[in-house]
Amino acid sequence: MPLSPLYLITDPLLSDCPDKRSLFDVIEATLDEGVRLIQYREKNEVRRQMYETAKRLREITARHGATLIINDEIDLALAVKADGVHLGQDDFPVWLARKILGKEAIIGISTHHWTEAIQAESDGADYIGIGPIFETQTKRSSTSPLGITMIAEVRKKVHLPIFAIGGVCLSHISNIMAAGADGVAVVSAISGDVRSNVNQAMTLLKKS
Ligand code: TZP
Ligand code: MG
Repeated sequence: MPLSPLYLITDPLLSDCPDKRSLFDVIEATLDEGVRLIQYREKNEVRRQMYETAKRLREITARHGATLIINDEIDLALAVKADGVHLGQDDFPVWLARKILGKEAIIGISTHHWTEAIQAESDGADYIGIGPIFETQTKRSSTSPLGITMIAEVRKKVHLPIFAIGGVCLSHISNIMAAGADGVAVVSAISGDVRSNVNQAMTLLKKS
């Protein structure tokens, strides 16, 4: 099944609002509005709590027929029967993640240049993230923003689904898709009025 073009990544920013809504409420709302691809990304929590959160996200996403990807943690993906993992350049190699999770698992790789994208494809990844495309406050990165031109470069060189990530706003979506991306992986673009933002993002993606 092809990966849905709107890829939502969890972040504390999503539940940062006056009514202190929970991450689960936010995710449920985005799923109601049609999001079908969620990544659980957590950098500041103990693993026991991560397990509890991931388990609940698995229940919620399964109810909506949505795909759940776990950032970094292969054992957590296995434990909660997630659909796959998203790995960085310094995480376990694709072959090892594949060995642990099996051939049906979705394995995504973060890339920052077309050379890494080519490598990810030859390693057997199922999709790549390419970024940061723009400046972002959500993740500290040692890589300068790549710009949309890098998406076009990568598109020429790999067949894998490409998700543009990092500082992607609703207003960038059309140009990103025109450059050859298959989707956008976002946090801040959806935060705030999540229902409205998801709707707008999906409309823009459908037009692209
Ligand atoms: N990886 C590269 S940039 C980023 C991640 C997880 C953060 C994306 O968040 P935002 O708010 O869409 O820039
Ligand atoms: Mg990582």
